[in-house]
Amino acid sequence: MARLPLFGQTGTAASPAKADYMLRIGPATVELDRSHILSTIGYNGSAPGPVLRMREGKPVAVDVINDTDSPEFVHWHGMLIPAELDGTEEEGSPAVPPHGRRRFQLTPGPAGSRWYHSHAMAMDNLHKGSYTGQFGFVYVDGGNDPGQYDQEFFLALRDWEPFFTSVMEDDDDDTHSGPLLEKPTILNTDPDGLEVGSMTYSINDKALGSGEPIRVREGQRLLIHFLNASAIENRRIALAGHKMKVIAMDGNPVPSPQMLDSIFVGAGERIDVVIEMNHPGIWILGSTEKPIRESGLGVIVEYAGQHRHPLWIDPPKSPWDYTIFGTSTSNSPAPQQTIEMIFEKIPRGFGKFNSWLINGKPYPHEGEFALQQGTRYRLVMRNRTDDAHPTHLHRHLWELAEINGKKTSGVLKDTVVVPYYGRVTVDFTADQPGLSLFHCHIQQHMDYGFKALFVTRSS
Ligand SMILES: [Cu+2]
Repeated sequence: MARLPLFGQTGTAASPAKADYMLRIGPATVELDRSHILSTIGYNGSAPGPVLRMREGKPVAVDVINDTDSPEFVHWHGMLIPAELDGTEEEGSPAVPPHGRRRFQLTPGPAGSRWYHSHAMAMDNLHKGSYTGQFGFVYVDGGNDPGQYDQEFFLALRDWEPFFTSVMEDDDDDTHSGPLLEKPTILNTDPDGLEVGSMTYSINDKALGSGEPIRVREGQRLLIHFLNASAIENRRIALAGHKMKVIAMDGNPVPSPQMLDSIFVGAGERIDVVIEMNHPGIWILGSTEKPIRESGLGVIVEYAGQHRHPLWIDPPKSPWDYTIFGTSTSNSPAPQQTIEMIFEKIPRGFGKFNSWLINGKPYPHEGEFALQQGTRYRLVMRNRTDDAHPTHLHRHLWELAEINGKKTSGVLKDTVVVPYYGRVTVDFTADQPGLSLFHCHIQQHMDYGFKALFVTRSS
């Protein structure tokens, strides 16, 4: 039996006048625990918003009402939909006006774990865009779910109360398994500017230990859809005492599912895992970083009939490697053209914000990246910075081709973490006419230059 904790879906009754779903952007209260209650902007008064379940290929109408004083953009992350519905200002999608409304009529797809979130620019305002509670899952049912699980959960990883800091502690480092292919011979050692940090975390809307535990029985199989809805950081997650079988990434089934001790989820990414409940006890599922877990990023998993203290065990450390989920033989056509991208950071010093460059320039780029519809491209992303960047291309599916020199194929994603001083190569077909936004999913990096437009013309 499938069960959705914490939130259900909105109405699905279809009539010409009434929308299938309604999202109301406005004030939301998040009770992380009894002593820590936050005010933010969310959907339908909560954060995360409702899990929207849609059927692949079945058109839906979503009414979005904006009760705030600023224009808002609702982006449907991972959906292959026209630019005017995609929900970004850069692609020319109309805003949901302040105290106004807008109807989205879209055909959901492809099947799998998608999500919706604000795509507004935030710049130096930490109460805007993806720093707020404007995020939620969309699950697109494809009609071929074998249902080999007993319970289903949607878990969004979040941080709250962001602040500016010049001392960034991040756990991006473990994305690394390869040589530093893109490390420049001369490093820019100017002092860094401000980055965004947090010390308050949750899974969905609850800090570790304060919400309902995930209640299980021995022998059950859990299907967990993870989403990293953070605007600021990548995360590594484990369930103490258990291994997780990764079956899909960014909602797309992987060719070679893998049994792992922990998973790495970049900002914006989704990972679906199946877990066999074969180790009775009371366990913690959460961040592998102790300070982050103890500041809320976790949830208790409780077997029936067990009564003891929730237990955490550090999983063995192993570098994250996307290529293990792929195959060695590709079924896709060979790319016809190559696009090169070099990512750089200009440190701006104390009290200022760093700038982020693609091919030597911050957004906007003159002429941007021109594509021909139907052509298959190879995109080479060279990260000449000391951060791991979760990059995302709107309205397209990437096939991973190479990670730090290791080849793979068959892994379809819309977001990929490019390791620090590393290189990621992806292939994709320009099958969406019009503008498609490319950017780093760290809100501050995107706002301060780390984005570009792909312009696809039909021949
Ligand atoms: Cu970034």
